[in-house]
This record gives sequence, structure tokens and C-alpha cells, in this order.
Amino acid sequence: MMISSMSDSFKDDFDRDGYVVARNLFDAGEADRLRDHFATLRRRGSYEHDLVGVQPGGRDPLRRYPRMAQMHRWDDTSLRWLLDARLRSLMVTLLGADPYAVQTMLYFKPPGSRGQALHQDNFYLRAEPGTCLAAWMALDPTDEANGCMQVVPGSHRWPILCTEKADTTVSFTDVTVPLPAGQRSEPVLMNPGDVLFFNGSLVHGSLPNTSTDRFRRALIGHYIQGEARQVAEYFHPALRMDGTTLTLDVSDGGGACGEWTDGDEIVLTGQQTVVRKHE
Ligand SMILES: O=C(O)CCC(=O)C(=O)O
Repeated sequence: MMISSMSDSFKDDFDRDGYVVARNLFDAGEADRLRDHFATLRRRGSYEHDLVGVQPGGRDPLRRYPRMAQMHRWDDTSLRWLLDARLRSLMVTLLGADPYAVQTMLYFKPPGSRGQALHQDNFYLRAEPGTCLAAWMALDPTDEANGCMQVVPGSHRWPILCTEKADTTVSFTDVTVPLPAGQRSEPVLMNPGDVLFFNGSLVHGSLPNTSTDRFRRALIGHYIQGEARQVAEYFHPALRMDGTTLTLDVSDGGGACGEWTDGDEIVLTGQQTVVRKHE
């Protein structure tokens, strides 16, 4: 297995920027199989922890392919991925100790769909002390056209910021964090099997998928640092990386990573801009 980014600077990059990409951590065949697995599951219907229901004929592409959550609680493939030895080993390198696993998510992000406004994950997870960590694996090639991840390097040193209203024509969640003057997000281009690890305070999100025919699927694991004693209720039970469960305290507030919001859709038709309400 080649981990091109597992150079001496892997942890230094993470400490400096708040994120790092492990290239080819999973091979292309594994990424293909996972992509097909979740495509099949989504086609079959809705599941217990889905955050918004499937609407097969819906005009909003995200209602036809809503994200899935907490699949590891009922799907063995998801559980095995969440606890995979390769993810575990790199997280131990980054954190110095085993984390606890608390969430899986699958984003389908079909052509034409909205992204997710800039946010910080620990706003939702409320892991304390310490923070959370995400392992975000590309299942398709991701670039600016299909709404790749956007990160603000160095923002993991910021506190958890107060949120403000997001533009729901481009985001399926309705809150965002304002960027201080002079700060901007940068795209992270990835290939299937690459894994982006990022700190729970890092400001990140994604823009809409403006491609006409390319999904941008991603499998995501959320973890909390091993020193954490509490996490928001939604993320219980936490798992040790050997799969056993542990009991943590419940933090105040927090919840699932971003509430679904029906958005208006901006349609550019020649001279006119039409705002259409998603049903
Ligand atoms: O995949 C995306 O578009 C956003 C994912 C995200 O914000 C997250 O995993 O915390």
C-alpha cells in the first residue's frame, strides 16, 4: 500500500494546518466497492438514522439522494470501515493515542446539488476535553466543479465561533461561521481512496456540485480524542477502536452535523434570475 503523504511531515502538516490528506490510503478497488455498496443501500430505501427522508421524484437532488448517517449501527461494512486499522494507525500518529469512534456518514452529493456551508464539527459534537477528528474519504474524484471539500488552513486554532445564517441557495444547512477578514477557504482535490483527516475546530464545508453528470460521494468517520470525557447525546454510544462500547457523559447542546434545510434554488435563465422554492 502506498501512503504518499505519510512522510515525516504528515503530523507536522496536520499540526500546522489542521488537516492532512493520506493519498491512496484505500485502493481504488476498495473505494469502488464501498461506493457501489452505499449506492445499492440508498436505492433500497430509507434507514433508521437518515437525517432527511428519500423523495425519489423530488426536484432537489439532495432529496433524491440524501446523506446517510450512523450506518455503522446497522451495517457491518460501515462498522469495519470506521474501525479500519489503517485509519486507526494514522489517527494514533496524529493524536498520540487511540480515538473513540462516534459517527459514520455518507454524502452522495449528486450533480446540481447544494453544498454544506462552512462550519466547525465540534460545534455539533461537543467533545470535551479535547476535540473531535474527521476522516473524510473520497469515493469519486473530487474537484471544484463537483463540490470538493473546502478548508481554511490554520483555523483549527480558532475557538468554536458563533454561527450566522447561511445562504440556503448554496448550502443544505442553514448556519455558517463568518470568516475573519483576510481568511479564505481552499479546495482539497482528492481521488477515490484518499482520506482527508481534519481537526474538529477546522473551518470547512463545500460548495455546490455544478457538474452536470458527476456525483461526489464521500464516506466520513467522526472520532473524538481519547481524552474526551463527554460528547453530545446524538453520538452515544461511542466505540473504542476495538469495537467495544464505552460510556461517556452527555455534553449540553450539539447534535447531528448540520440540520437539513429546504432551500431556494437560483436558476439562471438568459436575462432573468429566477428563485424557485425546492419542494
Ligand atoms: O462533504 C461535505 O460536503 C461536507 C462534509 C462535512 O462537513 C463533514 O464531514 O464534517
